[in-house]
Amino acid sequence: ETVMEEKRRVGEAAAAYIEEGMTVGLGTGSTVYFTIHKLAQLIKEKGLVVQTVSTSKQTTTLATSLGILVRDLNEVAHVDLTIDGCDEFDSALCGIKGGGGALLFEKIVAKASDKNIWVGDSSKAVSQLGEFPLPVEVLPFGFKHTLKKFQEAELNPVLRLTSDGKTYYTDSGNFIVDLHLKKINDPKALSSWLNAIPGVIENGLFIDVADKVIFIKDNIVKEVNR
Ligand code: DER
Repeated sequence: ETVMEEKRRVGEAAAAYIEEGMTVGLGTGSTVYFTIHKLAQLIKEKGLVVQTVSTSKQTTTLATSLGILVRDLNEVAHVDLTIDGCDEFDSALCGIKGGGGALLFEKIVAKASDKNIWVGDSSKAVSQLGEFPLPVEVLPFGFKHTLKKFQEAELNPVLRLTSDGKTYYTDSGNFIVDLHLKKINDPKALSSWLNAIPGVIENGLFIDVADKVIFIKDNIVKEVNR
């Protein structure tokens, strides 16, 4: 099957965990895209009543256009379930996120959620994190000095650009620097080291966040729990 069919299968499977009356966190990306469409269908055809919070302008626009109620995170007491994509996950359900540039709001919403489910196509499961470049959200103020710290630590930093070669800005107006590490031996230590740098806002290592991952292996939808 195509990657889009894989994304649709896992994205829609995750929607089954959404229950009446929930406050649902909506992630960002091309897999959770299908979860959002399935949720809109459940609302329209089954009369499901939920409210949601979003992890990006992109997701807010998509969900709102489909008739889904999107609330400000500050207006909700707590989030029952967040469904999001990921760029990599390992056997401990540690992951790399941020490929879509939404890692800061995604981590804030995830940490505000009682339960987190990730959805991934067959390319996401890895034995060790790091093949996917690690996104880091960096403040523009003094970012060249922040970049220098990454270079001195030999983290192979690359400032993310848009497809037409302009500087990429996140929803918060910050930069993304992608670290080309190949392998990450100690995610917890790296995450702490990165976040101790003043110009670093947050990084794309999601450790002890996902409770369940719904993914494709050998054309079969599988679920793994932490
Ligand atoms: O930025 C993110 O973490 C998104 O969840 C995204 O990277 C997920 O990837 P996908 O578009 O393959 O679902």
